[in-house]
Amino acid sequence: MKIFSIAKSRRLRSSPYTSRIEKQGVTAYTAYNHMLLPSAFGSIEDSCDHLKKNVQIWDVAGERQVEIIGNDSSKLVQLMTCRDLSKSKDGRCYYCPIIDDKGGLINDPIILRLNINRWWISVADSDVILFAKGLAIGKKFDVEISEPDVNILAVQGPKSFKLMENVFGNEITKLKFFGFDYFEFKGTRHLIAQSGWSKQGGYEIYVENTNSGLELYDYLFEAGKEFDVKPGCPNLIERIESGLLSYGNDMDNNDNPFECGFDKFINLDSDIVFLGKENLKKIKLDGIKRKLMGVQIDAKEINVSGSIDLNDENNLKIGELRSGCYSPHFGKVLGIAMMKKPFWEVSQIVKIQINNQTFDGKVCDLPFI
Ligand code: THG
Repeated sequence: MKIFSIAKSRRLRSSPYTSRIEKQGVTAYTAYNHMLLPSAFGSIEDSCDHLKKNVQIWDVAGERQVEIIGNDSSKLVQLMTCRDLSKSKDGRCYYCPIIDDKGGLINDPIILRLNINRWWISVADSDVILFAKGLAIGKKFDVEISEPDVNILAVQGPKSFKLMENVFGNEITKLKFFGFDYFEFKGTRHLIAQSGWSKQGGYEIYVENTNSGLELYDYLFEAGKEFDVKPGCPNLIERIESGLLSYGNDMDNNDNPFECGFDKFINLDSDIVFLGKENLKKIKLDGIKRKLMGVQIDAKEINVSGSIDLNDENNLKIGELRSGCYSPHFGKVLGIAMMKKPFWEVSQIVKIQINNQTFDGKVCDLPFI
């Protein structure tokens, strides 16, 4: 495979951790929210295996925060999501589809309620800040919207719990999944949530004080030696096996949240006000015509850039593969595909061309594990 490098510039922002991960052997980047996001440290198979057994530190500063402060902040946040946040609590994270007036998906962030007049929208790769500002201007809302200098460090893997307890003390073990609180490291408070873009367990440290964060970064590697800590990043294999969706890859603005399987985060029955509510009601009534599903393919490798057609026995298109990778655990290629009705049923046979060869696969539920 030909190796290209990435041209850095002000537009493609580095993170405070970039110089560290480059010393530690990052081998590939992707762009995420106009920022460098590491995508490999050597073999992703080896990294996946390590993540499932040990602990990794990830530079996920690309998961930017859109901060919304002010008297109308709750109103604005609710306007952007179809998930009912009327009973939300301070110190909790909420996975929320953000949708436009048509019901098209804009993003799938985690929303943190810092207090009733201060929210962080921890966004996937799309410009939510511009959407939020446009709405606030149009609605003449009393809010301030900014992208604060917050750079998340994720600590992921089964041994993350012990490592974080050793660094932050026993208090951190009381944190529940998707709960957050402040914990001290050498006199500086850091917002830490029990969350992360893997299903191996762990935490995310929302670093606001960069100097302390860099000291913490180095300290985590020192204290993590006994747990075989390694640098890592969101892992393509692990996230597909776990069915964690990636905005821009698996779904985008042309898809609605029902098609993406977000049903449990769509609240149409309460009297909350959000964009696209009437259209979502109509979509629900009419029923969707396609749906994101898993596919398992009897192949040894795949490289998905763009999307790849999935056909039936008669070579008619029945869906499109949007992400995929070879999973050593399954011994197959696993993929996330938008399947047309009625071909989204589990066990539906699919045909796919990879490097001019035809392979068989079948549809299955997400997550794979
Ligand atoms: N952490 C933070 N910000 C983020 C991500 C993150 N922003 C971008 C992107 N990731 C947002 N997408 C997701 C997708 C899934 C999950 C989190 C962020 C996730 N899902 C759990 C699951 O599917 O089991 C739990 C969902 C729930 O039940 O509420 O964790 O990773 N800070």
